[in-house]
Amino acid sequence: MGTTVRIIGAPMDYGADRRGVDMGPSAIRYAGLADGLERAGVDPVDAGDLLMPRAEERDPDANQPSHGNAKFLREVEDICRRLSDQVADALANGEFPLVLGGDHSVAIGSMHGSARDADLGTIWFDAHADLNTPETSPSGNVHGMPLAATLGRGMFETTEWATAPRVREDAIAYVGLRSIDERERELVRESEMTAFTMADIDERGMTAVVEDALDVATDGTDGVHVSLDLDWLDPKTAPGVGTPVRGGVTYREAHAALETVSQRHDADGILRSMDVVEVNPILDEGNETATVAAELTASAFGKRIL
Ligand code: HAR
Ligand code: MN
Ligand code: MN
Ligand code: MN
Repeated sequence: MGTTVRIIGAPMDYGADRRGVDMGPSAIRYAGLADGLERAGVDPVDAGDLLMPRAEERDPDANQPSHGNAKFLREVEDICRRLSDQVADALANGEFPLVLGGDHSVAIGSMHGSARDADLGTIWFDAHADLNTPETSPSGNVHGMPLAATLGRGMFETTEWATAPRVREDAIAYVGLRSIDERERELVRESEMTAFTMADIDERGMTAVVEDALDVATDGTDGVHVSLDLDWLDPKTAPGVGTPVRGGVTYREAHAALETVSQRHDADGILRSMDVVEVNPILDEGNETATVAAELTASAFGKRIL
């Protein structure tokens, strides 16, 4: 019997400006996620979607003053608390938690759940650094802040997420960065994280970069969380995202990356949890982005060409 993968839908759209990412979980399922996972040799079980209130019924600015401009932070916290429980529960059952977003703020919950009983390394496949705090964010959108929330930076110091010390900052590796805000740049530079940008991929090739990222994420940790933001890919390949940035990774590079992760997992059993986020079906062309998301997830779990 292969690994059981628990699919947890988190149709969160509180963290982003563009509505539509709440349809991500259903679009990724429709694109054949479960079939792909079966072909990869794992057993998917679908836990359905977390329930969330409609954004229209909420006040984006109803935050504690201590949380600055972070929009819908209360809602994000409530959802991430429940998501963290689901992820921890899956792990306690010996299952692999696979979280479908939703915008990238869901990673706050999945990492919190995954790091309850383990020192966690992280690979962040993204065009963006997602390290803004409420003080530095130009938009107030929490999907640009999940790593800062998880690490308890700035105003996030007083939130419960700051008490997730087993997310190891020095074991976080970015892969594919190409859009960083001015004040965020300092935060990345001053952090203990390792950042591989698109320029590193151009220079050294995807496989070599991901091998290095895996070395960072596995050094002294108990397991690795993979966070896959679909805007990591070039918008020509993945047009259905809220914040596209040109010059992203190609379809083949993306597969090479996830296959490299999967090969290391086959050898050393490193993978612990994963999220697949930012698919926006309203902005997509023929569910292409969700299809790429499903295919890449199958690659991460071991699906091969031959
Ligand atoms: N850095 C910008 C901000 O904070 C945009 C980042 C959000 N986009 C994402 N995250 N999809 O990866 O608003
Ligand atoms: Mn992101
Ligand atoms: Mn992004
Ligand atoms: Mn906690």
